Amino acid sequence: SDREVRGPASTEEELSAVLTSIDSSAIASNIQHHADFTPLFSPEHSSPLKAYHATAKSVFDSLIINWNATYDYYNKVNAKQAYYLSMEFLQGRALTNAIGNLELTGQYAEALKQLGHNLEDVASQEPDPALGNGGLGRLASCFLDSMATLNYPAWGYGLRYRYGLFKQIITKDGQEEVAENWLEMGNPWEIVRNDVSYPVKFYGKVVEGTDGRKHWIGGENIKAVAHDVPIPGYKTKTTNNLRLWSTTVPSQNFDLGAFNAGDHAKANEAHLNAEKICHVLYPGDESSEGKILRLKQQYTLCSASLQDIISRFESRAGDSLNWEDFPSKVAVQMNDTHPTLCIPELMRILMDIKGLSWNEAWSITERTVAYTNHTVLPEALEKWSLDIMQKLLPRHVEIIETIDEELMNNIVSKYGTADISLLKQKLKDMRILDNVDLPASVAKLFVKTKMKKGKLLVESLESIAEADEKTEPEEEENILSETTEKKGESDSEEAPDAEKEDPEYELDPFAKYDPQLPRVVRMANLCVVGGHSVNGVAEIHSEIVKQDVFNSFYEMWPTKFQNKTNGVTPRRWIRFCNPELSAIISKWIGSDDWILNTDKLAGLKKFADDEDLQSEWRTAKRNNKMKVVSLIRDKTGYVVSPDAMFDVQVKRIHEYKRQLLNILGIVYRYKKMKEMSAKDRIKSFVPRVCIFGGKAFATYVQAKRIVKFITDVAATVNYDPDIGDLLKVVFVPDYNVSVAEKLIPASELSQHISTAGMEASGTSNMKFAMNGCILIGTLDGANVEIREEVGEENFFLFGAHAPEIAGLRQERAEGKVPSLCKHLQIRSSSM
Ligand code: 4GP
Repeated sequence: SDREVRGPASTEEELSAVLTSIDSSAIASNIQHHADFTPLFSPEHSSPLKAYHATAKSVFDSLIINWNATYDYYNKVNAKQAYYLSMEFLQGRALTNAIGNLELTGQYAEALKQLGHNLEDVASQEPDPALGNGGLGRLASCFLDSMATLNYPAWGYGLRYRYGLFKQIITKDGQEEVAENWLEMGNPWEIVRNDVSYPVKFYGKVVEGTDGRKHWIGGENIKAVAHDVPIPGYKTKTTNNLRLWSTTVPSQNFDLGAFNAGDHAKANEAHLNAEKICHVLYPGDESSEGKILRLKQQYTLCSASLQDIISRFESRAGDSLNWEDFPSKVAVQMNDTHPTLCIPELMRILMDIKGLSWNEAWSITERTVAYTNHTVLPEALEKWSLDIMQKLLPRHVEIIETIDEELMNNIVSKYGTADISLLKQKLKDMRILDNVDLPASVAKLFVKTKMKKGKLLVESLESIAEADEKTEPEEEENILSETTEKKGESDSEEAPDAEKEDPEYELDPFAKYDPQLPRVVRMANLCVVGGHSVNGVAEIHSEIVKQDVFNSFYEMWPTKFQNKTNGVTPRRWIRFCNPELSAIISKWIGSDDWILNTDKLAGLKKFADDEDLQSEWRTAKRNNKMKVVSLIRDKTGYVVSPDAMFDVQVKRIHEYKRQLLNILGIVYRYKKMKEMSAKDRIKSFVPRVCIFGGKAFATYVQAKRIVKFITDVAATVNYDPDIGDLLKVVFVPDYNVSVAEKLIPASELSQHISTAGMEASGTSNMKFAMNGCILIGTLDGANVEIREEVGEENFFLFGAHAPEIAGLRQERAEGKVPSLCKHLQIRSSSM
């Protein structure tokens, strides 16, 4: 099949030996071997933790064989390779996934049994690395799994954070954050590649060399070191790579003199500065130190990854190196705006180091790079201070300024100067630099004649005035019409003398920097301009991207914009997290093909009314719920009934995701219950356990208040003897991939109730749907497409539709709240 052909066929025999012929005794002795030869994992007093490390090492052996063979194969065929650059990879635990993908779960379970252990206990020893925050990080990891499974030559690039996202602890004061030291016991899933490292520079200055090229010299130099994490595909030998960078200093930077003189802090300063780049994911960026650190993180990711990609391209090309081939061998996908610096960095390398012209470098960059947008929230579209960037990355700022200027010239040629306010609007929407003087070539279009000598005349504008004299008649007319248009707005005393005065020139404030406001680089605009493709992550979101967020760009380059609705890997999100349901599905469909092709799940339809299937399904669900009952008891102390309906909302805590609305609904339900007699209560309400989970960003005060409110409501409701099992509220602390793997298979109703138009896609909605859970949701993100797939009758529709939201907001602003309430009542009556 296609899969076989594209797999790393060269070592077929060796691989099949690893993949299929290993029986449980061989595995047991391999685990024992690792235990014997690593003192930490001594066979004596073998704890589950020690067993986990020895087991991981044993699995890793198999992965490495496939990983090497895959690498050799890609090299041999010089395949076009995709690179997914992301600040986040929310991988989840590796052990169960790896043995599942290698189809060795049964053998490993058996081997561990022989050694006196239980696979589930051993697997639960693995820390869940939180190298991501939410959806976009988990999507990145799902993509890695799927690309390996589909035999695509594709690697991930990211940073190896010492501490991932914080560990969330719930106290009586709400959420507290503590550092998550996921590397404390070492990481058996990575290979430290001391042989693969690249220099990364900050600060310094740009000089022009005698060769006519720009040279970026001086500054702070650090070293990025690769850590490789093999990514196995399912039922294939293809094992791709996730390359994570850690940061240190080049060894000559250690100040031995200072150290020996007793100034240990100074001697270590360079080390600390370099290493702190990879200390944490999303360090606080309120301070300018924090901002610099984040920008350093982003640049490190881009620079080290591109140097690595380019060196691979060069070595694969060998003697036939031709830079024009670069876009046909390399695709760089930027996961949101965090890796935007790829664009000026690729330009810099191609021009300043490889000696290409601007036009050659630009054409290659544009064809290589593409951008995925994951959010419409304006605050999440990154804007970097130009002043900070100028200090930290002076050469990149020069390049960005030129890209910006070229963009403006494109805008001027597209829109002309006939309608000057339209032109202004387009420049305002699309410019990469914001609140930065227009370059002279564009500013001249915004010069107004001023009929009276005035203070505002800026000397350096004389050249603009001269340029203006040379403008084409058509442009002159525009300038004049602008002048006439503005006359009414100007000081009326000036008007009568106007014609008698010699004209002077004044720049429209629009063209000038306003010192009251920050000068910024709009990273999303740079992504759109510098990439050949921009995608949203669900149909409705991609429409919003075109019609709203980047509308002016869409008008300019309609073909750049496309949709790629998110997906999730069915391996981790059904097959491995819900083995009981998976077995039922495979049994009824008659094969497990659906694990590779989810369309095959439709084969279950014809059995939907079969009572045996329904009863098996219910049993699986109940067994999964029993596990969650234990999890809730362990993590919160609350005892909940497995016979109640599990109603779940798990995702980052955010106002737009409306956990607040959900909990207010619960408070309302609780109040209604309290108003009733015990008999009526039991008659009127289905027993429910309302489960929440998710982290609030450490500095997001309102989100943290919501967490506190939920836990306070839980404390009131759960101890109310009138209510008993009719209603329980639970906030599961430290929501992460492993918790999701337990909660999702156990849920019966899940909440996806973001204000329509706000949630780009959502991916947990897909995971819940795949695990036989009904969704209640707004017509937002991928809910829309899920509802089309599962059928309206299997989806509780809730809330207003996206196009209505602006009107409803307006009404509310005007104090017309009742109309909103009426509206919501109508929609929610479908419940
Ligand atoms: C998330 C979006 O909020 C979510 O709707 C989407 O499913 C996910 O990306 C993957 O595309 N965004 C983020 C973020 O995680 O940090 O902006």
